[in-house]
Order: sequence, then C-alpha cells, then structure tokens
Amino acid sequence: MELVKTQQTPTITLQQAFKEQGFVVVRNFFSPQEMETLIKQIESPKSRQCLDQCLTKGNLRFYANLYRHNEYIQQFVAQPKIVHFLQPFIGSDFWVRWDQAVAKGPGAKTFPWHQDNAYNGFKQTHYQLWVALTAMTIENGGLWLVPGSHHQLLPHRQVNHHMVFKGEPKNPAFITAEIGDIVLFSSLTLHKTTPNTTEGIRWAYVIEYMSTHDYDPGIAPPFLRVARRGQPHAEFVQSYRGRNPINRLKYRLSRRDISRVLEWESR
Ligand SMILES: O=C(O)CCC(=O)C(=O)O
Repeated sequence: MELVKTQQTPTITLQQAFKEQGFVVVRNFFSPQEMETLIKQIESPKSRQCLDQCLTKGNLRFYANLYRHNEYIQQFVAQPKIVHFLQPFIGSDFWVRWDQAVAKGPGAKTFPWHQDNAYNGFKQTHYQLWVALTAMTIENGGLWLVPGSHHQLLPHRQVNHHMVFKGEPKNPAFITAEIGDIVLFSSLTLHKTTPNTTEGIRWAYVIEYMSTHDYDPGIAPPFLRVARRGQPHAEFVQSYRGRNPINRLKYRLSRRDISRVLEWESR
C-alpha cells in the first residue's frame, strides 16, 4: 500500500495532512478484484431500490443507502481494515451515516463545486471515504478537491437539486486514482466532478462515517455502528451518544443561542 500525502513534505503524518488540506489519498487500499465484486453487488437486484431519483439524471446514476439493503456491502463498510484506517482521524467510536455509489457514464455532466455540509445543513462534520471502483481521470469525470477549503461552511446557492458553491475556488487539485485507491476528505472540503467525455463508466463508492459523539438530525434509527472503544464492532443500534438533548437543541435554536450552548459546553 502506498500512502500519498498530496502537496505535503514526506515527514508529515496522514492525520496532519488531513488537518491541513482537508483530504488524503491512499493508493492500492483495495484490490481490483474487491472493486469488481463491489460493482457487481451495487448492480445486483438487491440494490435496485437504492437508485436515488433526485440526483440520478441521464447517464449519472446514484445509488444511496446500499448498506441497509445488501449484507455484502454492510460487511464491506464495517470491515476492520477500514475501521483501523479511520480511527486515527475520527476517534474510537463511529458509525455509518450514509453511503452512495455513483456511476458516471459517457456524456454525464459536471457535478458542481460544493461542500457536503451545504447539502445536509449539519452543524458538525463527517468523513467521506471515496473508493475508486474504476480509475479516475480528468476525461472520465474524476474528482477535484480544493486543499484547505474545509475550515468553514462557505456560501452556496440552490440550483435544481444541487447546492452550488457561490465563488470560484483557488488552486483546485485533480485527484488521479487507479482502481482500489481511496480518498478520505472532510464533509467541508469543496469538491466537484467534471463531465465524462470517454466511452467508459467512472464508478465511485462513497461511505460517510461520523463520530458517535456528533449528531446527524436527518437519519432515523437503526444506526450502523462500526467502531466501538477503538475496535471494529459492527452492530445496528437504536441511538448513539451524539443524539443527546444538547445536540438536538442546536437544530432548534438561533445562531446566537447556539453560540451560547457551545460556550456553555466548553466550560
Ligand atoms: O460522483 C460524482 O460524480 C459526484 C458526487 C459528489 O460529489 C457527491 O455526491 O458529493
């Protein structure tokens, strides 16, 4: 496995690189065979109900919440290899809030610049594990990221079903990837994909992990916890630590009230 700390000196750790630039890339994390099997599972009849009608358009197909309907995928997202990799970034306890596979076929258009927090409106962040199921190139609609864009929520406007960043990002980086490479980025890292001008399909599978200390107001139980007390531990649970009255209150209060709660919490 080759670790890539994009735009960093060789002495910096992956966690430091993530903190500074909002993403890291790890080469050859999975084998081509694992990726082939995963695509077959995503395309299996079990997953048909996961086709997301909102974002699926023409040759761009979105499958969401696959892990809830497919046991193989459930084991994939909870596998110890992923859990051990993520623990230094997320901490000892975390769960899967969402997953999504995207088949970007020939002619599929740009998916515009955005932060995922602009779509879901969360006050906390989560971690996107982007798995390259096929190689990513500029021509086939691969991933662009903006280093250092993950420190705050930026202004967006709604365009049809998309939330689109209002500005023009400075120094975007294209992430070249081969089959089986992974990219870990923050839900605040600005990203986009450009049109697929090739004849092949660009496949990506994104798993979104969240610390059990943080709160997602949009997902109903059961929740798939995958790490507990620093160990891989896959279990559907009815609640988690972050679903507490203080975190829930943050979604009902004004901005001023929220800063008071945060101040109170930090005492
Ligand atoms: O897979 C793609 O082309 C874009 C998906 C994306 O950026 C997202 O869902 O946040």
